[in-house]
Amino acid sequence: MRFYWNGTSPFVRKVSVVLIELGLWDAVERVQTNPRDQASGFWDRNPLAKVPAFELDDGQVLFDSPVICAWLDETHGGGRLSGTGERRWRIQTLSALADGAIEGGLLARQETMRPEGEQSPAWIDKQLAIAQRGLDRLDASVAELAGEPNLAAIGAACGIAWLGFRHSRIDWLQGRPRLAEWYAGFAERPSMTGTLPG
Ligand SMILES: N[C@@H](CCC(=O)N[C@@H](CS)C(=O)NCC(=O)O)C(=O)O
Repeated sequence: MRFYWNGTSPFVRKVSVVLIELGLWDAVERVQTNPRDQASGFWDRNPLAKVPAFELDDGQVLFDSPVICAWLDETHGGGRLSGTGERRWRIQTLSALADGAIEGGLLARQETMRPEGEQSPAWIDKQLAIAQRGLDRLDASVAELAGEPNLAAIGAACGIAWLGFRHSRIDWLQGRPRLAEWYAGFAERPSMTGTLPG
């Protein structure tokens, strides 16, 4: 199995955390990838030009992160990160929520990287507000993140960490004491301390 990754993407980090939680870290070949580099051939693997992507031994390529995480958990984890019955859909919804909060932060950051005169402050505010509302909902749903790790908890933790990393002027956990307390504990897991961005 080949894992197309880089060291700063929060979506990549989700997959890395899942690999460690499932004891698969050493079973994959990691390929450092610049998703913008067409010449590397990466676009043949993922035409969307985004990491993470995951190549199976038969050559099939999986993307994007929710698909890769679900595949890893189902085929190698016995589904223990995904939940069963009704809980499965809650975990998927909260995972999507965490991904959406990250996406808001990502779009805001991309806007700030455009030439100053071309940036839209209203667009940046809108995207950051999406991320904030996402964290509000995660704060209200913290009971479903607690306990044994699940895919929503992994997404939430990677999202909180990345928002703090890329939007460090905002205190993302301020006013969210339940989420802050839960995150402080989760961030100490070896799967998190072993995958710090950089
Ligand atoms: N929905 C995708 C999002 C992946 C994504 O946005 N990856 C970013 C890095 S965080 C990327 O590769 N962007 C392409 C670029 O930087 O040009 C997933 O969950 O895997």
